[in-house]
Amino acid sequence: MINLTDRTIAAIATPQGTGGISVIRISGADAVAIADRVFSGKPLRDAVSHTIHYGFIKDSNGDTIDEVLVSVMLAPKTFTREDTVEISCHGGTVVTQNVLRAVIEAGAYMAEPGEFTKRAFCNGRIDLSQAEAVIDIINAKNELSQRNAISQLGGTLSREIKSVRDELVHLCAKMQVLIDYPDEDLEDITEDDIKNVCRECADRIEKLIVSSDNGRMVRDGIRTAIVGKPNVGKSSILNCLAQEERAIVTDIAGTTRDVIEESVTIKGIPLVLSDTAGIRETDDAVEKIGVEKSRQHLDSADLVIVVIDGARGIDDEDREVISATTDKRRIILLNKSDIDTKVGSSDFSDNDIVIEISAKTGEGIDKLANAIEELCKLNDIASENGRIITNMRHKTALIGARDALVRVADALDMGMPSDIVSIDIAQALDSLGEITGETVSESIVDDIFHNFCVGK
Ligand SMILES: Nc1nc2c(ncn2[C@@H]2O[C@H](COP(=O)(O)OP(=O)(O)OP(=O)(O)O)[C@@H](O)[C@H]2O)c(=O)[nH]1
Ligand SMILES: [Mg+2]
Repeated sequence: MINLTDRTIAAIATPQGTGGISVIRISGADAVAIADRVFSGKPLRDAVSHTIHYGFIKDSNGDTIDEVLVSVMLAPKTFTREDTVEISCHGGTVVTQNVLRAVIEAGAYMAEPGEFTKRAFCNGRIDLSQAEAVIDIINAKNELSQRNAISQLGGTLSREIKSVRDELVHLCAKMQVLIDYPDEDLEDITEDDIKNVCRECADRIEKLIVSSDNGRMVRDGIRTAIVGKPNVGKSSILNCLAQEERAIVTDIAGTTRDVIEESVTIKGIPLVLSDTAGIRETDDAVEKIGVEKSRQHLDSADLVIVVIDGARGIDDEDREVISATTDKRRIILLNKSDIDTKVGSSDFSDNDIVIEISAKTGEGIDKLANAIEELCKLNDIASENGRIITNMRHKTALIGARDALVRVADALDMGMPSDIVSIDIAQALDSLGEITGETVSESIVDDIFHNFCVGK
């Protein structure tokens, strides 16, 4: 059988299309020899590692394809831990394809999606959760999720998982000695010790699981619904936060019918704002559908911004929106503060966050930003530990590990012998190993890397 990692692979590492430059990446034992076959310039085999060389790429007829710079990076200090050559050519679609073709004709194999990163994993440079962080960095849509992914790539999650695993391995070893040599006078380990270690590890895992509640928000943004009765200024507030005329604003009640979404970043916090139809009883068929959509968005929102027209005072329609959002993480805005306000904070409970604002003049927007920051605390979570679980696969494995450890403690409470519970400890170890890749099946590994783009 061919060991695939014996092959030297190549792919275009930059996006399809035209640009300033494109990079063709080659990795494997023959990377330098293959590059030398297509490169005309100083021989690359004599090059010192991590140096850049000027020259030309020629096709098999000896015709020049492009003028290039070639980086030579020798193992082990490379992304894949293999010899790597990167050819930077002009960024045209045709020229890039032609350089790649020349490299393939000179002996390289086309890389599969994610194969460079897979090699980094197989060669022990990064573990599986770090490899997944590479995709997250590429796909990051906001700064917070990018920061979280880079910290995961740096090994923050791996280290925590490893530290919990080490505790459990140590525990297993001690228990094994007890089972193998029950009569020897060895270092004692009591059932209480086993329970304590399992509970403590389960707690640490639980913290990671809890962080996943924030994971989706970090990755995709906080779903924020702007709701209120018609004409209170919801669309004006969306426009104000988005700093563009995104939604239509008129003085006609019932202007917004459909849901308008806009991604914004406020104080580093990613929000997906949705401006919705004003909530009220209506006979208009189209508006009715809009109101129904508003309610759905309200239900699924992480954060609700309730808008009230402060100049008009609170009526039953406002009260209905207020009572429909009491269980939500919410901020109440008294809009139109540029006109005389008829509503005060005293109209609400002490727990409510109430801010006077004017979408027209921008007054109070900074207070709204502060309130969002305070309420979401994503920045704190991210900087506190840098370990927010954003990946469903990790979350499932963590839940499996936690449940197994809780089973151990419960079984010991019920008087089960310690050799029986060791099965569950092994199960917890397996689940944790799935995250870092020690105990994961080959098909899952293949699946993960197939989600990568070619060239990464
Ligand atoms: N004076 C003043 N007028 C405002 C303010 N915000 C919005 N308005 C006006 O209020 C009216 C309604 O604003 P919209 O933003 O369309 O209100 P809406 O809540 O989206 O309304 P619907 O889409 O119909 O539910 C418009 O005439 C706005 O110019 C404000 O802060 N001050
Ligand atoms: Mg509107």
